[in-house]
Amino acid sequence: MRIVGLAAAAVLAAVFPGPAVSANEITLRAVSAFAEGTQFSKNFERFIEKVNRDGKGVVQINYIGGPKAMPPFEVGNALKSGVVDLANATGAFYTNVMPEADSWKLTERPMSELRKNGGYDYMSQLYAEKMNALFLARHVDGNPFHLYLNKPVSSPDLSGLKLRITPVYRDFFQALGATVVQTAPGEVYTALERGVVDGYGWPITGIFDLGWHEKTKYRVDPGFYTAEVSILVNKSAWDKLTDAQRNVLRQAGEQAEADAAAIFAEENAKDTKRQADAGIQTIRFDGAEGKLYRDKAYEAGWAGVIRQSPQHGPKLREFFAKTN
Ligand code: 173
Repeated sequence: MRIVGLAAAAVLAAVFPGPAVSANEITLRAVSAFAEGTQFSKNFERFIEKVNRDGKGVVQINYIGGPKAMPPFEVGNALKSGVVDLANATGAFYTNVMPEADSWKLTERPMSELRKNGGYDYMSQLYAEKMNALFLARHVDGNPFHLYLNKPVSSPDLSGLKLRITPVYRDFFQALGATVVQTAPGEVYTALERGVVDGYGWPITGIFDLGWHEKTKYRVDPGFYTAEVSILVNKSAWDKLTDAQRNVLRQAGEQAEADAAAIFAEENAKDTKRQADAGIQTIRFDGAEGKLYRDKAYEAGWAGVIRQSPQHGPKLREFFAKTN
């Protein structure tokens, strides 16, 4: 029997009565700002698998894909306008919609604490107001950023260097004298290959995904900040969901957020070793110089957040920072 279209649905309903199989099932559309299968999409893809497993007959996610489907810096607007229902993105990629989102990189407390101390609630309000979004879960944390270089430096003075950035690194690298150029991750390899940039900012993990290790000579230590990548839901779509549908998403989100620290403790160690094995040399600022470098990162980072959002920046600093 070959059954198609509406007739098929009627036949199936007649043949398989009982608990609603598809009548109440909703399918949400999702995109990732990072390439499919790479470091910063992986936990999101695990989340989707869990939802699609636990949510049979209730809620399903149709994963449209990564930057091939949508440019990373457009994901914020697409989520806000409801072109997609779910997005995997980092705050730096949608500062055009919500400048405050970039401040997640400056958190010095775990999400479990921020969910209790008011920090999460404060940000939630901003996501609702500015982005028509719900911040469901942060699945990347405890993952420091680093500066990667092809020219050596002997002190935290980056003058004369041209570096690839996103908003994450802009204020810090500029404060150390660098010239900066913003690109999406997909353009980094070519920029390095052509010598358009002398280096780039990126977390400790993930440089192997797009082959950048082939074009990287040095990593500067210590790292700074903590990378954030999170699952966002369009609020209008969320508001229309049933409790059962929301619970499937919530539980998968909670799992992703709870697993992040352990996953990254392991990944960080693995990629640090892999970088050394690939011949990437470490330039290490120790002692007072190292402290100055890190302090400068936070000082410049917060100054940037507060400049972009004089209204909310200082409040976010109170919630996120360990010391002011
Ligand atoms: O593209 C980036 O360097 C960036 O901003 C980022 C943020 C979080 C994780 C990975 C990269």
